[in-house]
Amino acid sequence: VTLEQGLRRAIGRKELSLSYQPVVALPGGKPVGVEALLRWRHPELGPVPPGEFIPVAEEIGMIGELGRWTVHEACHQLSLWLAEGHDLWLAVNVSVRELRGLRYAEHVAEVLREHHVPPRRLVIEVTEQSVADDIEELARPLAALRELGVRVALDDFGSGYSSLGQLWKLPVDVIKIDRELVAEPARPGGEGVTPTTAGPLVDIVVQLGERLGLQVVAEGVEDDDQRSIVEQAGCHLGQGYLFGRAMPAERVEALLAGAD
Ligand code: G
Ligand code: G
Ligand code: MN
Ligand code: NA
Repeated sequence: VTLEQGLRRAIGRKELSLSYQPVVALPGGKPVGVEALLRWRHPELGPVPPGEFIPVAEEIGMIGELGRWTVHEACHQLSLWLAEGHDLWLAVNVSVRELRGLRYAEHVAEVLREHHVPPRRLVIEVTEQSVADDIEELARPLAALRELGVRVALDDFGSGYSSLGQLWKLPVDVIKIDRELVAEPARPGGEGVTPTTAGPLVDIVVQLGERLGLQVVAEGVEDDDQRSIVEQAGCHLGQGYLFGRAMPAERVEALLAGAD
């Protein structure tokens, strides 16, 4: 069977699920949010990573359906956590194909109402690269989400080729520093080259965020050295294996209960 055939049946057969990766406040490490990450367990192939099936869903025109399932499931889960009294927000990744679809924001508004989720609790993530290709067209659907009170995050920031001059016009609330910048080692010295300590790019993005009044999340924080680079840069939010991998909803529940 092809991925395409399998994908068409995946929702009906309940093969999709969401995993949630914590986002923590820094310093301190208290979980304050989660990013929902889509998982597909194929009956024969086992787990298929989103990097493989999302492009297929886009090609076969299924990304809208997949995205609607994801927002619905994520907001349902969020409403349960909020009802338990946990104070957290939730981020969902969207493909720009979904944003281009008519009335994306209207659909999100409906789902929020249905689950009684305050719009500020939801973050919609778009990658820097995908938006950069089409800033003129995407500014409007992104603005429509923000008018609802939903926050918009620019994912993988610093990994694309977009110009800062273009990007800063985008209506976003949050920037997520790409993990390549967070993992950036010290730059060695050489002939005519001054060595640096680690972290100058993280510093710069955090300062940019402050100047623009945006929240900044450092992604891919894997060890204590990276954590201290991020904290010394003044970044107040972190995500990465050091704080927790993507996990099923029940494990998030335990994490939140332990943090209160
Ligand atoms: O979780 P993982 O590292 O496998 O995710 C790989 C990529 O798939 C990430 O870039 C992530 O943003 C993307 N992704 C995960 N879940 C979703 C989703 O629900 N929708 C979309 N469009 N992309 C997703
Ligand atoms: O592109 P996006 O940021 O949405 O991708 C999220 C993906 O990044 C998830 O699949 C997750 O598994 C992965 N990820 C999360 N934390 C880390 C980390 O600390 N290191 C690495 N290498 N990957 C991470
Ligand atoms: Mn993301
Ligand atoms: Na990212």
